[in-house]
Formats: sequence, structure tokens, C-alpha cells
Amino acid sequence: MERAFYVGRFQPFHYGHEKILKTIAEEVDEVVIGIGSAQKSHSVRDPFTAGERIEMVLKSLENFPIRHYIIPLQDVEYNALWVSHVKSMSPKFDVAYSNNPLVIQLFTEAGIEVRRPAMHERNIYSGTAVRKSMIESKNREWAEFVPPTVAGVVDEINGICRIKRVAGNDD
Ligand code: NMN
Repeated sequence: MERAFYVGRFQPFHYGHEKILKTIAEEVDEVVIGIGSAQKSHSVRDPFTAGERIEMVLKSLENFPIRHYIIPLQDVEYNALWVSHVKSMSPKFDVAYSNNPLVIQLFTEAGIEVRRPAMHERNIYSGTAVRKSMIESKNREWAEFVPPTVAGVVDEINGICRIKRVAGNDD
């Protein structure tokens, strides 16, 4: 039985994340999904709360073929302590999946195997691009980058209005 760990901010959860999770599901038996920077919300870079992001991920993985745990992970001030923090919050895992250079460095130094999942059309399916589209879009262009379940959560919480306001672009 092999269990993986995959952390992201999921601001918001988009098709790029879904693709990576499908790859992970082909390679391991279980995955722990860490909702990173859980304490952050209501900013342009981090518009959604940990609870909202948990709902986005959970609803999008309804038919996901392997067991998955979703855990919120607050940031810690000391990068050197982050892996210990993650280990204390997560079910035990055998391998981490990440393309984030800092995450790769910290896990590698801690002796944890890191696999780098292939990224699918990185420039299109990136959180930054989706958030930019949310701020600028007039006709729900952003909704093309996320599963319908995520668009549903964003609508329910009036998320577009929120991100436009915090970006100062709500006129
Ligand atoms: O690649 P993204 O989507 O940004 O996700 C990585 C997550 O891991 C972020 O939430 C980041 O804050 C988190 N992280 C936190 C620390 C820390 O708290 N010192 C270190 C490395 C990664």
C-alpha cells in the first residue's frame, strides 16, 4: 500500500490540479491532499478560505478512484520546520508529489521521495491565470478552467464579487 502527499493552495482548484490527481491515482493507492496556506483568504492571491477550498476539492473528487484525505495546512514561519509540521498534521505518507521548488527542496532534505507530476498546459491551467480571469471576466470566462463543481462553490459564496472587491476592480 503506497500513500502519497500532494499540497497546493488550490486558489481555486482547477483542471490542472485534477489532471495531476488523476496521474497520482494511477500510481499510488491513497493520497493526502494538503490545503496549503489554510489561514489565508480574502486577498487577490488567496481569495478563498480553507473551508471553501476543501469543499471545492471534495466535490470535484466525488468519483475519484482512490481513497483521499483532505487536510488544511497552515503555513509556519520557519521553512526548516515545515516538513515536521506537515508530518504532524497528515496521515503517514510514502512519497510526495510537487512541482513547487521550495516544497521539493524541503522534502528532499528531509529524505522524502518527491515525484514531479507532468504539468498540463501550465500557462492555461494556473491559479494565477484563473484568478486574473476571475477579476477581469465579464462573461464567466474563468469557469472554463475549473470543474463545474468548483464554479458552483464560487457562485454560492459570491466569490467573483469578493475577488473583484479585494482587487479594487468591482466598479
Ligand atoms: O504551490 P502552491 O500551490 O503555492 O502550494 C504550496 C503550499 O505549501 C503553499 O500553501 C505554501 O505556503 C506551502 N508551504 C509552506 C511552507 C511554510 O509554511 N513554511 C513551506 C513550503 C510550502
